[in-house]
Amino acid sequence: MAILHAGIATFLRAPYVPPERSALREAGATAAVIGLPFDSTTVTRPGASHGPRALRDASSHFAFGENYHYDHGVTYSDHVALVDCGDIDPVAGNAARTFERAVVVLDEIYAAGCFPILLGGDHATTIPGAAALSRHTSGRMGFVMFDTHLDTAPEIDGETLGHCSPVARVLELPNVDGSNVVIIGVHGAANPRLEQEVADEHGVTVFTIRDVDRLGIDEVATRAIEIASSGTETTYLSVDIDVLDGAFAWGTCGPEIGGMTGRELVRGLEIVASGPIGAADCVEVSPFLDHSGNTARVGARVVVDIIALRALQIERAGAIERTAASA
Ligand SMILES: [Mn+2]
Repeated sequence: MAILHAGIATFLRAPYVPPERSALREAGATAAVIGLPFDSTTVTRPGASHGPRALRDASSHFAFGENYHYDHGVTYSDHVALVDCGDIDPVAGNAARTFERAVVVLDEIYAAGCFPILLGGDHATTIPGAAALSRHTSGRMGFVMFDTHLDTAPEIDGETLGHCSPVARVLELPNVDGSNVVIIGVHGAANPRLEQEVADEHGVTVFTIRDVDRLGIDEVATRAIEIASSGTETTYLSVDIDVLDGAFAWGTCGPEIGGMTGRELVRGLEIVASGPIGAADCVEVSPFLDHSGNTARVGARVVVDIIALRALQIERAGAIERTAASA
């Protein structure tokens, strides 16, 4: 189709399949995009509940038919059968019931053997996302997050399921140890001292934006995935779009200047998402805070790259198997 944005928007024009194990199996799906249009836990500028629709719309730019990713040299549809499962049905104003529903839906996606990619939603999206992967992991689980913020708040006014707290909840999962938790890109004037103390207490590795400047993104990302995958069976990857400098992505709750460049995020993802990732999310795209549509475009690209890097991993594993078989 010559006009990329024609038709009803699913992510990358993937077929819509309901998030039910039988339907997913019948469709032969191996990866599933699922939206969580929920931002009720946002402490300031809202709108991320409109993220999933905006990300789907923006993804059409990359759906030009052959599903080839130039940077990674892979035709992702050769290795990943992507479907769009639509959205988890949130309960307005109730994070606990919304996340219970999210875990039920994600259980179906895992039962069908699919790799889930969550479209947020505010960063509380990661709470059910990581909990669901944890349930489906028999060994230990690692966690890598790209974020301007630490997101380790134990609670906000007594509420524990908020978008300042995803890492605090991840650290409580029975098979997660702080020594396998890594945050990349932290900086700015909106990180409470308490949140750094919580990270330190749990032995979380924090690579600040100054570490990225000093070491380079290749070194930071390589160390991050090594730390997260050391002794773990799989790793959850969370990308808060606010890790980027506000110049790249202003349409988010808490943008700041002094953040990552687009090129650094692309390269960081290339390294981290080439590791043993079991699930991923892209959160905090708030389209109404950016009338240009740029932030949704950037978020869609993050998700496309995660899909392409998964395809590349499968392609490489197949090549290794073939080499071994012929030896
Ligand atoms: Mn965040």
